[in-house]
Amino acid sequence: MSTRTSESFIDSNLDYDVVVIGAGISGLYQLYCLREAGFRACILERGTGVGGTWYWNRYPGARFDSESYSYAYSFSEELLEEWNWSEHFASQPEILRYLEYVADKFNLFKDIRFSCEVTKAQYMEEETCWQVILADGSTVSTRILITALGILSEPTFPNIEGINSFSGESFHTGLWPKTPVTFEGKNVAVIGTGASGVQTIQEIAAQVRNLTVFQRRPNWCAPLNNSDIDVDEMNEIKANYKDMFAICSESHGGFIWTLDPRGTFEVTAAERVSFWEDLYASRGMSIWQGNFRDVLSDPMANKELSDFMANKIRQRIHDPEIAELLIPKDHGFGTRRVPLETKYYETYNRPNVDLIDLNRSPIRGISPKGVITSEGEYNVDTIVYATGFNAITGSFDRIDIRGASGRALKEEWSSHLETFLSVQVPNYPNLLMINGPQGLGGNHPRNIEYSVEWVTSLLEHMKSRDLRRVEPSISAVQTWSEHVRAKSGSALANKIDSWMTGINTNVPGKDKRVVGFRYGGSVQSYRLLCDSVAKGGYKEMIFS
Ligand code: N01
Repeated sequence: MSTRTSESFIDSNLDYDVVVIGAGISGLYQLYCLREAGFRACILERGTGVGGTWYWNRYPGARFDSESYSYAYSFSEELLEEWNWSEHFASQPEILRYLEYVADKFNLFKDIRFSCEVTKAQYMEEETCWQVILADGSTVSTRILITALGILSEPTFPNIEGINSFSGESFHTGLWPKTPVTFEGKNVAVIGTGASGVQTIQEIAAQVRNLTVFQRRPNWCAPLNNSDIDVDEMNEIKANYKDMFAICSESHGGFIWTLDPRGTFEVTAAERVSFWEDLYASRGMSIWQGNFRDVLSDPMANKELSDFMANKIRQRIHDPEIAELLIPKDHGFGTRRVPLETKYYETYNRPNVDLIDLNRSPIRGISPKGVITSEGEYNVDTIVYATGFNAITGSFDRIDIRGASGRALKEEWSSHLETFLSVQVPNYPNLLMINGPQGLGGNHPRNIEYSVEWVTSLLEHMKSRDLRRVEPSISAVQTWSEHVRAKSGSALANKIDSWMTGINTNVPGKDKRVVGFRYGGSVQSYRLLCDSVAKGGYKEMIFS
């Protein structure tokens, strides 16, 4: 790499204008936009194919739990017209086929370097560029580095003694192999009952000889109510795409479900129950995202809804003791991520399925034969770890990212997690993040498309003015971070331990809730702020 200081944004001495890390939903669209805007760009991807989350999470039963058509790309009318979804909630193989189709249709493969794991990224002040170091020792230089790492892409195994001593097969849901895994006739243990565990358990229960589920904290699950989409229905969906995406951009979380403007106690008890019965029978996240406006913020309203959901669990499970074990007692409905299920509760009525309450009999270790709890040893052929992810910051921690001061980002964030709009970090010039910390939750593809377009506009602004360096001002970072923290106040979810509040008991240093780990405001308030920064000529950012 040349050591001269270049005068313009575009510098042929650098390998690229922009390097994107990750070929998931964010990275693919980012590459598309960069190319449309005339940048020399590439994606570095550690996997051997595109898809990100949908490339790695091939576990049995993995599928969308937002409606397929609302959780895919919206940027291309041609793509919307061409692609037909087969189910309201598509399964992982179909989603992966879709993302491969997108990459092929827009000729993205030629600029994606697969099996390229980025181990280090160093900002070079003199050259105003990033030097990206790959696992094979080679380097790539780029003016701008964009992370499209995904928020749940660093799987974590439990800290259990003897975990490497197991002599059977073991898998993490987020690192599922491409080669088929057989469960027929096997004794299988699943550890973890979050969204991945629930999808796996309900899928494999009928295949295995015996399934033992090791549960620490139960989650409130809601019916997915999935069904096939036939040709007529798909045509109807296509005809309504415009209206549907308009609803997404107007709803709090970007979903097709909007909160009911009524308060829980503004209607009679009978009306309340009838409304909840309807939601329980409707698709997907309706009961979570389309409920009364106060159920996720008012403890009394939340308690009323939680009681309704607890009774549903009791009605569906034959053994009352098992039912009680599956009813969360430490958090209300919707305050952690709600796994969506298909006959999940009925799974525990099967004679070949056992539920172990880890609060009563904690895991003591893994032996060559299986799982040891305080009450005994469970001999199994296969262990499935559905134990989650080092969320949001974990995928950054994996890479040694060093900014202008030479300080590692991991170190920076261990004491002080602040960004500007979840897109930039002070002292890390020319590093832009899609879905960084302090970002929106909710409907990710909708958020991703917006953020990718915002970042692309910022880069066009820089290129057209020959600006080579960008970082946020300290005051802008402080104002944004204070706003994020203020928005963390009302939602009950922020008072509960989960990956959404930055907790992962298997990762050292992740045992305390982070106020403002994610942005708790609405999609609209986030976009309003980002739009005003762009319209105002990016005054909150320092360029040179
Ligand atoms: O992970 P999780 P996940 N000993 O962190 C348990 C998205 N997603 O992969 O709750 C024993 O939710 C842990 O117990 P506890 C979605 O956003 C989307 O399931 O900490 N148990 C918990 O039960 C979701 O929220 C889809 O007490 C241990 C489980 O493991 C996110 O991914 C599908 C343990 C981890 O649950 C993460 O979901 C799937 C230990 N040492 C996932 N350590 C879609 O459909 C952890 N656990 C789009």
